[in-house]
Amino acid sequence: MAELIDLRSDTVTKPTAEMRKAMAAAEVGDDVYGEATTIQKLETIAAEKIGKEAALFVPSGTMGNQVAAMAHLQRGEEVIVEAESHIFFYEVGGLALLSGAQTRTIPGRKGFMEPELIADAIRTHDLHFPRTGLLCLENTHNRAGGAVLTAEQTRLMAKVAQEQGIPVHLDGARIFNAAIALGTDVRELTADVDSVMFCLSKGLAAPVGSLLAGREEFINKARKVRKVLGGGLRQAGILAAAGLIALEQMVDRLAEDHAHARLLAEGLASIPGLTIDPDAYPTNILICSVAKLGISAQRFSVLLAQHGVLANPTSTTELRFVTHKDVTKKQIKTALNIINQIVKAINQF
Ligand code: TLP
Repeated sequence: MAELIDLRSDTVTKPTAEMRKAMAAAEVGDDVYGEATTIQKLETIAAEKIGKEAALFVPSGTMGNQVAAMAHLQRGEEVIVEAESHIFFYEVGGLALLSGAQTRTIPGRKGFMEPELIADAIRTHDLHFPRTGLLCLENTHNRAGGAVLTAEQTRLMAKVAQEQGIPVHLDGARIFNAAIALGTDVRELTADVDSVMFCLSKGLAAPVGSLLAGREEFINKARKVRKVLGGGLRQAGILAAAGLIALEQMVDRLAEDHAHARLLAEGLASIPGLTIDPDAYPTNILICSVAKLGISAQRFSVLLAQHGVLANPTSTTELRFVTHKDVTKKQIKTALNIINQIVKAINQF
C-alpha cells in the first residue's frame, strides 16, 4: 500500500528535526525539586505569550483541564460546560471522578453559549441547589469542527459567570489556531478568562506537553494538584526544549494547515454523496457527513483506511478530518482522489 495520509488528528504530528536536536541538548534537572531550568523557561515564556501571570507544564491537555477544574472547584459543586465540549465529552468523566463535580450542559452554536443560557444555568442560593463553581469554554471547539470564538464572544460568556464570582476556564488546546484564523494576538482571546490550558502537542508538533496558565496563586495551587495526579515530572526539560521550539517556530505555520483544510473541504464538497459546507470550518478540523451514501461513517473510515487515508468517525454519519504539518498539499490532493474513487465505487451499488 502507498503511504498513509493521516488525517485523524493533529496529535499525530511528529517532532521536527530541530526539536529532536534541542531535546538531545536540553539542560535538565528535577522539576519536583524546582531544578528544571528548561521547564521553568518554557513556563515563563508560555505565561508571557498567553497573557497570564504564571504557567504550569503538564503532560497532556486532559491533565491540564482536570488540574484546572480541581484547583477551581470544591467537591459537590456544579460546572457549566458546553454540551459537546472536550472536557465533558472526551475526558472520561474526569469532572465527576476527580473533582467530585456535577456537570450542567448547555447547548452551544459553534462553541458559543448564549449568555442568557449561562445566566439561567447559574444556581441561585437555595438549600436544594449545588453551588455553581466553574464555567468552561473551548476555543477552538473540537466537535464543532475547529470553530473559533472571538474575543468579544469570550468576554460576553465569561462576564456572566464572573459577575457572580464564578471563575472561567478556557480549554484552549488549539487557541493558537483560533488566533491565527482571526488574525489577532492570542492574548486577546485569553484576557477575559481566569485560567487557560493550551497544547504544544497538537498542531504545534511537540511530542508531549500542554500548559495551564492563570494567576500566580492559582498556578501554585495547580502545581500541588498536578503532583497528586502523578504529574510531577523529573528531567522533563527534554520535553520543554521541544515545547519552546513549538511556541517559537510552529505558530505562524498553522495558517498552512488552515489553507489545506479549506482545500480539502472544497474538494470533499465537490464529491456527490458527501455533505460539507467549506465555509463552516475556519481552522484545521473538518466534519463531513456520509449520510447520503447510505453507509455508516465507521464503515466509510474502514474503506478509507484500506486505501491509506485515515480519518476518525465522530458520529454514525460523520467523519472528522484534521490537517497538520505532516500532511502536505500534494497529500491532500491524493486523499481527495482516493476518497472520490471510494465514493464512486459505493455509488455504483
Ligand atoms: N483531542 C483529541 C481527542 O481527545 C479527541 C483529538 O484528537 O482532537 N481539549 C481539546 C479541545 C482537545 O481537542 C483535546 C484532544 C484535549 C483537550 C486533550 O488533550 P490531550 O490529548 O493532550 O489530553
